[in-house]
Amino acid sequence: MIVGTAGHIDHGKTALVKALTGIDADRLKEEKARGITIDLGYAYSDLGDGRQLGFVDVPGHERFVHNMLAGATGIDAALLVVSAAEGVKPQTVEHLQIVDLLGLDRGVVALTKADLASDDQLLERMAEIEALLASTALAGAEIVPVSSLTGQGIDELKGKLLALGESRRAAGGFARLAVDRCFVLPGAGVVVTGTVHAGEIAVDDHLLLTPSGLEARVRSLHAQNRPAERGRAGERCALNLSGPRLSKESVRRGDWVVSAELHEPTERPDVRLKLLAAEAQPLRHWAPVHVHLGAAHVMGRVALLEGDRLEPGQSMLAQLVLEEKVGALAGDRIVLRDPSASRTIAGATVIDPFGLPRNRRTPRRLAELAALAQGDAAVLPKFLRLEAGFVERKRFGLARNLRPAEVDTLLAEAGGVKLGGFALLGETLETARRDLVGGLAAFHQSHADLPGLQPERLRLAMTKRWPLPVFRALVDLEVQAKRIVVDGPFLRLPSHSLKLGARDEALWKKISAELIRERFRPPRVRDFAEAHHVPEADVRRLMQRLARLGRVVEVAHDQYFLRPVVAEMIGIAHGFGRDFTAAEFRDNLDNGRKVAILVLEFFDRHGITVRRGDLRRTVANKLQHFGPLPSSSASSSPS
Ligand SMILES: Nc1nc2c(ncn2[C@@H]2O[C@H](COP(=O)(O)OP(=O)(O)O)[C@@H](O)[C@H]2O)c(=O)[nH]1
Ligand SMILES: [Mg+2]
Repeated sequence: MIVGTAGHIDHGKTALVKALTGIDADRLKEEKARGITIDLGYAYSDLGDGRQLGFVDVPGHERFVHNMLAGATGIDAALLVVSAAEGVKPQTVEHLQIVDLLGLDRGVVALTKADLASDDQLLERMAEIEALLASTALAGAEIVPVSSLTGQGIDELKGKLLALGESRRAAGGFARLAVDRCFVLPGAGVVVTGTVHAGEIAVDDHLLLTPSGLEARVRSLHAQNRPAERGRAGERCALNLSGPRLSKESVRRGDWVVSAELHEPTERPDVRLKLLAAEAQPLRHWAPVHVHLGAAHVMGRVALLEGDRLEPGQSMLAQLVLEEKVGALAGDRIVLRDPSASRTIAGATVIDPFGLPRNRRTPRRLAELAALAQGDAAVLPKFLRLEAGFVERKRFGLARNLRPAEVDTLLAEAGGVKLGGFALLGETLETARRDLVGGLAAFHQSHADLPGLQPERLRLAMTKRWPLPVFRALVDLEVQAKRIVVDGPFLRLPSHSLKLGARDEALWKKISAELIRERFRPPRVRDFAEAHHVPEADVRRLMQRLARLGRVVEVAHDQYFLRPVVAEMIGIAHGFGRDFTAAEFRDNLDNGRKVAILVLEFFDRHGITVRRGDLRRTVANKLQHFGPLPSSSASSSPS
């Protein structure tokens, strides 16, 4: 259990920590010289029976509230310190607000300097404090009069602190430690200290720093001030880290040391934000604020999502648009201070660490946030019934620090099924599958002469517009199940085959026979029309359709070659194995002398040949453009 002090300057916080642990937490020279705490101090007390209390001592001065915040994020319980001589003062109130905003509901109040006050005064102070606590999560907390000078009440206070119980931080999940100090230890290297917010960190673990992404290996560690093999959620740890680009300068207070799975910095968390009732003014959309999350402190703006202003005491969904990336997970508490950092104005809880840059206040998005604000077990049943209809499994787990197996369990309980990297309700998937297959069937019906639909056109033709990655996963599923077929660039139903219609089929039979017979000098559209007594336009339409199907190729206007014949002619050109002239090509084209020039011009247009003066050369990567070359010519290619 880690206890953090809170309270006004000079009320005896540091002296009390010393009375409880024997340790002077003021470690800086300047702190000694000025007699005030500036930065966080740490002290541990072993109770001899294996139990231990860890203390984070914070500065009380209003100028150092940002340091207080960096320490307060890692504590499990608050030790609110109020001087019996002075009573409640401004930083007593602000620190208590912060404790409340961080969601800390366990704590004890120490009424210090009891040696300076009469019994009546003590009673008066206690009543004053009770009234102050009443509207906070610490309402009803024990108040213990103590004196660090005489030792009065110190043991009783220790007992009350121990009675608060153990740390409740999540032992499961991936590891996450909020860095509140970083220094270099001669002979050891970079050391960071902080509270393990979740999971477990062990010697030799390979971790990442968020937001920088720097790699760090744990060379050794201390947990609660003692050498250890591992540090667990709720413990303060010092990690001796090594990594290729690691230095004192590359790690800052506010960074997180995390398992690789949790490294996903964000600069726009979506939150539920509550403006303190004590604020005099409403909070306006896009107001600049100081944002404190974990041990981090960055500047940002408040994008209100449900209106343009937020009244004191009210709460609203908001997006914090940060100037720098930070590590954040759902459920993390945030404290906001005013632009001049002179007072705490609001608190927030992260709902989705990964807010949207656009469309962040649409009704659709607000409904999603409402669903995401639920506890882990309640989210998916709600979320999967929303308009989007799906969840990205990895991101969902990441945002809530859940392991894949835990996500799977929640999914199963919610009636969800996996689809690639996504998950949907079973019935949603069924509907989507029917939509997909139905869309193809409808297309085949209206375009019997086409082989199928390009995927993107099918996606847009569906009743529900799925994002591309989800659509792809859906197609993969259906292809694997053989309910649809990938046919070149098209998707089609397995049952779909092209039908030309009886008349066209009969005509094509005759035409294809002639195309085979006269393969290097095929008749033109008009020739076919005259020979078979059909309107020229009908023949042209038929040939165009066959070209779309990949059976024939229009080499020159109205002059179609069978597709394999085009490949064969490419093979002939390539077979020279050197630059060649039009005359040489014509001589090798058997009876196709008349069309040889048209064919070469067709090759030039398609980049199959490159022409320089009278000479041409084939281009290697274009040879297969019209299908595989006949084997004899392909093998005779020059080296
Ligand atoms: N008489 C008396 N003086 C105290 C007591 N606790 C602290 N002090 C004095 O109050 C001053 C401020 O104490 P300190 O612990 O630095 O306060 P902090 O700013 O809250 O950390 C110091 O001069 C202490 O000696 C106490 O219980 N009784
Ligand atoms: Mg102090």
